[in-house]
Amino acid sequence: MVLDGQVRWPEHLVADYVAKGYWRGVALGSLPWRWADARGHRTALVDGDSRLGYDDLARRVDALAANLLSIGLRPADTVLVQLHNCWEFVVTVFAAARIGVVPVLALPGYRERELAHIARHAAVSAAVVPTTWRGFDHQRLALDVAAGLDRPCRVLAVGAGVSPDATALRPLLHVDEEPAALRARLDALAPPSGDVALLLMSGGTTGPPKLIARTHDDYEYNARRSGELSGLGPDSVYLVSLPAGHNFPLGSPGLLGALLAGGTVVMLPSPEPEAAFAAIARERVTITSVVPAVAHRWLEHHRPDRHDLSSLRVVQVGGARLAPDVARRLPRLGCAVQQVFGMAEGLLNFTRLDDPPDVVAETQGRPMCPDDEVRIVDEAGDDVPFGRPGELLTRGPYTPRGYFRGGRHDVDSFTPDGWYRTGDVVRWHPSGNLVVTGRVKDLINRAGEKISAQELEDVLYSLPWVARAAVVGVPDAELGERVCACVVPGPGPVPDLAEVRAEFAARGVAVFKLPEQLRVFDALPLTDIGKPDKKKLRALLAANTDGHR
Ligand code: J2J
Repeated sequence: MVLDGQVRWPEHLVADYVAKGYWRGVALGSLPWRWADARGHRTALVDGDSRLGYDDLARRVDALAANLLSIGLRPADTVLVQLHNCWEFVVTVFAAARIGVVPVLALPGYRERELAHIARHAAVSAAVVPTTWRGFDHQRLALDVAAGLDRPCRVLAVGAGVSPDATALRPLLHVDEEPAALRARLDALAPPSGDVALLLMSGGTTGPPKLIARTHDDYEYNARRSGELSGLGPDSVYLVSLPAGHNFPLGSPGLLGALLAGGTVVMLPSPEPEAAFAAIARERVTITSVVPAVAHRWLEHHRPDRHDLSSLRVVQVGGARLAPDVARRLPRLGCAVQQVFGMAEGLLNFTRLDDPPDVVAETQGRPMCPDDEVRIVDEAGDDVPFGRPGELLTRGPYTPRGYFRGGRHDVDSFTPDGWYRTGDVVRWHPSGNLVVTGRVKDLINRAGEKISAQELEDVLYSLPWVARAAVVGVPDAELGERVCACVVPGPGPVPDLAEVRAEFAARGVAVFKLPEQLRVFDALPLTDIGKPDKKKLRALLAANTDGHR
């Protein structure tokens, strides 16, 4: 069985990528045993007091894979995974991949609106969630989402208080079958490496998140090559504190890259400075990845006399623009800085560990693969001269040529000859690295979380008191940008910000997307064709000439 909806690379490139050693024909689910055979009890994963050796990881992956089969999952089925950072996340992803079941990696902050959309779009047969997490009942939400699907969908829950309508995940981590026999049985089910291994979330520009199908071949390369560029090796200890289902901490190099290199992965539920510093000191963490907002907070909280960060060698920063000034101060933590300009759609750019300090501070790196193709184009689609800004287009061995079941979105986001339109405005720096200078896509980048303006505008238009609406990002010293809802009200009373946030939450919108500013206008500035003119709107907001609530 093959999951339909994947856009494959042209045949001649498949052969080329294999010949060049980018694609190695390895299915992700077969990796845990390969590693275990070579590394035995060495620690693969640390999550609080739980420590899993590589052999332990392989056995648990097999047990869960066998049990996923026995509860009825089949190759090419899809499974929604919305877990916080915990070892069960890693076991679940590999167990699914082991039998060709495709995990759909949702962010923990997603709520009904996003989850229901994803679950429907990927036609999931199961969902793996915590029972509750940070005071939110994920199990209830998953059961509701499952009930709304037009196909059976089983909810597997991690944690205390599993509902009678759900299945506890923990007991599924054990089997009676003899390990070698089970291993052989599951090996026979290994999917072809060109098949879809994972579905990642796109930041998205129009409406709810789109899904990106990443293959075993392309994603293994993604993580392996990223690991080379960030200096990973068997003595690396990689801390995951961003949501593990995000492409950055998952595969750039992320936890997958750290495991490929034979290192140890430490799972932490959040990048809160005190807890992160304690974990770095306790586990002797050597490398981690953060978004600029977290880098900033770490710098503010760091006290050399209180926090022992001496093990830290590399801090990767990406997901949003890093101010050069913060980049210059980060080495105070005692580590090298690596800027990463990446995207779940593929292309990854890294500053190299031996780039001069100014290049590391001022650029967002360069493509990781010699066969990454990059064009910088103007509005007409023509290449701009070197050094001029334009939209970044890309193709390459780990950049799929269309979204998963992308339909009309592919027409907007990909050229007919397969270039992904990133929506990012960049220019070449004299060093040969890229500098991100802006974007043409209509989204808000709030501390690295991408929020589609259109998705929130759709919600605003569903509110009875709203006549016209536009959502823009407003600059914010802490988070980079925050969501500002600009509204022309219809007749009747206008709610305040807290009430608007409650209205959004009631419509199942993720917490991180809720508007943080509400501005009321008599009329919105419009473009020639009558759409809200967001450039003018941002200027008005900056000049603060409207009603602020
Ligand atoms: C400016 N903007 C950036 C950067 C991403 C590694 C790192 C990040 C992501 C990621 C990722 C940026 N400076 N350094 O998947 O593997 C913005 C761009 C880009 C979008 C992609 C990875 N790094 N961005 O952030 O899919 O606008 O991936 O197109 O979430 O984030 O978002 P996302």
